[in-house]
Amino acid sequence: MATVTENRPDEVWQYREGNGGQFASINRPFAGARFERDLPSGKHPFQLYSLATPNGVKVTIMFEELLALGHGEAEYDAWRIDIGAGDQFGSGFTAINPNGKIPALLDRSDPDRPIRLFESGSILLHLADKFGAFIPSGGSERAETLNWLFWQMGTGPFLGGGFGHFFAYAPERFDYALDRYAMEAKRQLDLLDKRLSEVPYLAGEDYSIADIAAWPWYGQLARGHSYEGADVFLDAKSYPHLLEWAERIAERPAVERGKIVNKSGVLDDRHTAEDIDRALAAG
Ligand SMILES: N[C@@H](CCC(=O)N[C@@H](CS)C(=O)NCC(=O)O)C(=O)O
Repeated sequence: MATVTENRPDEVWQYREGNGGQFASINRPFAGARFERDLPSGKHPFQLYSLATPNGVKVTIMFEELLALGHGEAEYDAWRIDIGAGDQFGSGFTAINPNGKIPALLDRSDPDRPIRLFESGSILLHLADKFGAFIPSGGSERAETLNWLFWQMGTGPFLGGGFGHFFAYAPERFDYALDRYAMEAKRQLDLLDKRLSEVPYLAGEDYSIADIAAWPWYGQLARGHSYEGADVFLDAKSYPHLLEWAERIAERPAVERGKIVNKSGVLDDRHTAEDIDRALAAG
């Protein structure tokens, strides 16, 4: 039972317009569709509705990795969902993801039995199992892949919703929250650094969906490609093994390709490999 302190909040929380800070225009204390809107649909087996955020690019990197391995059946249409404009609350989107967050995927490989998928970890696991790639088929290696995949799914919100929110988005500086989440973010970075001092990839010897899940959050933060100044604030250079892993993964062509899909103004929607080629050539 929590101790009652003078900081105790009101007995019943009230929603007030604007109390979502920077995200006030989209955050509400309820779930579900807010308006009727069908989703666009392309010709490929996979229809992805997403945005190039850390959770979104996990999936586009996975598709590009599968295609690079020669799995032509992993062709996909990726449609940009503008979460700032509230696209994720349209009825078509919430029919695929009732949680109203990107990424959401429709697997129509069997047209008679489409499968809806939400939660980036669930999507990665579905694709890995389906194609038998980026996950060992059994034994301790598979368990280790799942350990680190689920670790990321559990810890990511502390890095993004906790540290990132109070570092980059909060309307004022809250030292208590910043200290709490910077401490946890550094603990996570240190854990990854220690793990990567022992093995080249999170699950062991091989690159897996655990790396694909963790890199967009921890790799990009360490490389200075997430919240501006966060790499310096968290002293990312003190995690050399993590940094080396982050750079090694950044150099993978599929990562370079996947991370620009559904990026506003760079490549809104992706339907063919040439769409990415053109966007990369345009710089
Ligand atoms: N646990 C989810 C998190 C998804 C998530 O938080 N998506 C964010 C973008 S990275 C989103 O759609 N935010 C919009 C909103 O909350 O309305 C996953 O990994 O798929």
